[in-house]
Amino acid sequence: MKPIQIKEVILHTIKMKLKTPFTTSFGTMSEKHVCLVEVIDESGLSGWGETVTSDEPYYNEETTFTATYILREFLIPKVMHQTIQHPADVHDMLTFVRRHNIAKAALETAIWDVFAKKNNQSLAQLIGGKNTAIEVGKSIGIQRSPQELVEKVGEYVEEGFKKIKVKIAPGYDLDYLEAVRSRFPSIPLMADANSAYTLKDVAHLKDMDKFDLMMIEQPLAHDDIIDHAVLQKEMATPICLDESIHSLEDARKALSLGSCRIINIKIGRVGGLGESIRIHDLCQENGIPVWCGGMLETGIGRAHNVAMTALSNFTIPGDTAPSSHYWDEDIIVPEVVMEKGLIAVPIGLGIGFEVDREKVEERLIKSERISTVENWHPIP
Ligand code: OSB
Ligand code: MG
Repeated sequence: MKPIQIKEVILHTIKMKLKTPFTTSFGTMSEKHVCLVEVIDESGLSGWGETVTSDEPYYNEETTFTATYILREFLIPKVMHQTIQHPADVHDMLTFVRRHNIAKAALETAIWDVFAKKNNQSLAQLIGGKNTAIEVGKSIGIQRSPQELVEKVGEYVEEGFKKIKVKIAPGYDLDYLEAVRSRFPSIPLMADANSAYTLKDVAHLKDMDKFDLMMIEQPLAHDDIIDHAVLQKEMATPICLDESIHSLEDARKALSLGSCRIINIKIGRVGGLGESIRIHDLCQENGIPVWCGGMLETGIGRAHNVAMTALSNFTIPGDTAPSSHYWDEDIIVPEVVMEKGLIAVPIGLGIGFEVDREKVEERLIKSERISTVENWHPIP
């Protein structure tokens, strides 16, 4: 395969307004800044990635602005003008920076995109993804009442989504799940707690076993895999980890402790597509199914998610709803669309969607062009 060399990187910071505010156990989001990373190689091809951060450090420690800073000061200077033989190598080039995984993934995914284009392949093809269409689920934020949640679920079931995920938190759980289950006795249903519980709640969480959930996602602390192993032994419902898994090593330890039976893979959270693929493979070898999590991405991050989900162990529908569920207008053409609960894996080069530069301009807050390695931080 042809290697690439990065000649220039443009950081486009944009502001995106969500169609409807999204509420989780850590708050409500109605708009977000996104830093789009455009990597330009020596032949003039562009590859795109995005920071899947929010504006506040509530899901993890990063924000859009910390990610942009780390990209500009440390990550971009490290890869600039280097010959990159394969994007799977980029993760290790970036480990000199501790954590900041979302920042790393924004750059690394842009490199995957440009590398695929350079080598005349779609991203899915480059990573060995065989699925031609992916199954899609819908993640629903916390609603004001169980009745409102039931209505939302009804709408999405009607629309064809193959899995319904409901956000829960203390006070917004048993009666909400009860209402959904009694109205829809057999839909594929799961709950995501975003770390809202502790081991003091074991009896309460065990009560949820009666709802026949596909899984409960991240019930306990964001940095825990020990208590989750204790809880999994008590609960019949499979535990799925999200926040706790940042790397292949975390996944290996969680599997060996029995902390979960399913893993949600988010490219941003684990620092890139390379690490995501390694976690996918490890889970496959161990009979652990995976699915693609969502971070309210623009079309760019969504396109990377769709390509990754073409890998064969993504056997559970992901949080990869179509563009129209998040934005009045997305920033890619065509937008990501769903038909009968499926999204077609694009066959065009790289991510397979064009970035609509006019739409990026309209939403632009700031743009920075980086082409030299003028940096006051010594890069190891
Ligand atoms: O925990 O999966 C999560 C959104 C932001 C931060 C964390 C999460 C989520 C979602 C949204 O559940 C999924 C989506 O993009 O639709
Ligand atoms: Mg989650």
